[in-house]
Amino acid sequence: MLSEDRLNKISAAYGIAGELVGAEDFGNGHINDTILLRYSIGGTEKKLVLQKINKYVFHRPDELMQNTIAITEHIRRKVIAVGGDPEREVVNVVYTANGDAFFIDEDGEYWRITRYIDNTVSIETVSTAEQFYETGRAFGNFQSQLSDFPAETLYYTIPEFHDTRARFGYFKKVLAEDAMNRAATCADEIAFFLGREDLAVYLMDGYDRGEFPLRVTHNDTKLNNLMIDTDTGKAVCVIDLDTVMPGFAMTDFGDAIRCGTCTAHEDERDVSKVRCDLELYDAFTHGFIDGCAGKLTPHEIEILPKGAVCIAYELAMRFLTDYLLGDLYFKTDYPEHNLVRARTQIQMVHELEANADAINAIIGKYK
Ligand code: GN1
Ligand code: MG
Repeated sequence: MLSEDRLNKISAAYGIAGELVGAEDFGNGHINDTILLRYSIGGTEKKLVLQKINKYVFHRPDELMQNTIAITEHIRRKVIAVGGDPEREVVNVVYTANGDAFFIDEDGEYWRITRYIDNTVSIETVSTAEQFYETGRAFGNFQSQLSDFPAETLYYTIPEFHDTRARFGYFKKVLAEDAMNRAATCADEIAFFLGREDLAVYLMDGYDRGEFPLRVTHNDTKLNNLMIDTDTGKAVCVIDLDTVMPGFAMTDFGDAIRCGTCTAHEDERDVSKVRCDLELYDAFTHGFIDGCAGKLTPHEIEILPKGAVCIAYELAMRFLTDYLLGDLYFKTDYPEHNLVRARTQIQMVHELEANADAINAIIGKYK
């Protein structure tokens, strides 16, 4: 937790009138540190979300925040145009007293604040099909809102983020170095990745052949990156915009599927609990295609399921790469945490492939 002195300096930089009455760790993100700040201002409580941007992961927090501002302004206009509530349906960046979108402390760390959206929660597991339909609609709508955003003006906050082909090359390099001498502890997992280069190259090769377009995508569509209304259960706002960059529709679909249809947590040790819930798959697909509002091409829709397999494979490989490197990227609670995570995602690849016929039938219903 942050020192009181640091918190006071941040509050001062943001010129927040009122007394800081609470600061607690918030959310379950694997990358940035997130703190919920509660201020008492004239007797009413105001909540803000403070985050320290992880500089190991995001090398240019200034460019990242320029992206966030441009994206949120664009979405804000879209929300207003359809009579929505721009205070709730888009991330609201709070500016410092100097008008900056972030604050740099004396250690050179970058901090940013966004408004907390009252009466919303983020969830870690899906409880009903309707809820996952809503999730799909929200992520589809997000892509639709950004379909006319000028992609070339965005910075790549993480180069080659979902370039699975490039990540495969990086994995082999890290494996050859085996800096922590951990390769011997995960021979089966390594063999799996090396044997499935077809999944590593699938999307990038298809793109190179001109089979589908580059779009502006979220790129981190896991369940807890969506705020849901506590009373109505309706999706309110897509959050965690750090990785919004040019990307593929199949990736946004796939990342949410590999996460939300999984019957176990991402770090479940018992992989026999990892199953793909097809009812949830159906609900998300329905919502996502509705939310995209006709913007996807028939070919994109057809290969949405392949995107899910590829992104489960990619994430599994990212977890294992980080395990081999000694856990530099993802936050971990114990030494094999990334290996455990890699195993659940490998199991998801198997599950998604084993259910391919049923999944293709779902796509057939909504295309
Ligand atoms: C990270 O930051 P968070 O927890 O929403 C990661 C995603 C992974 C996810 C796996 C910038 O997301 O790519 O899919 O963990 N974000 C980044 O849980 O690497
Ligand atoms: Mg997140």
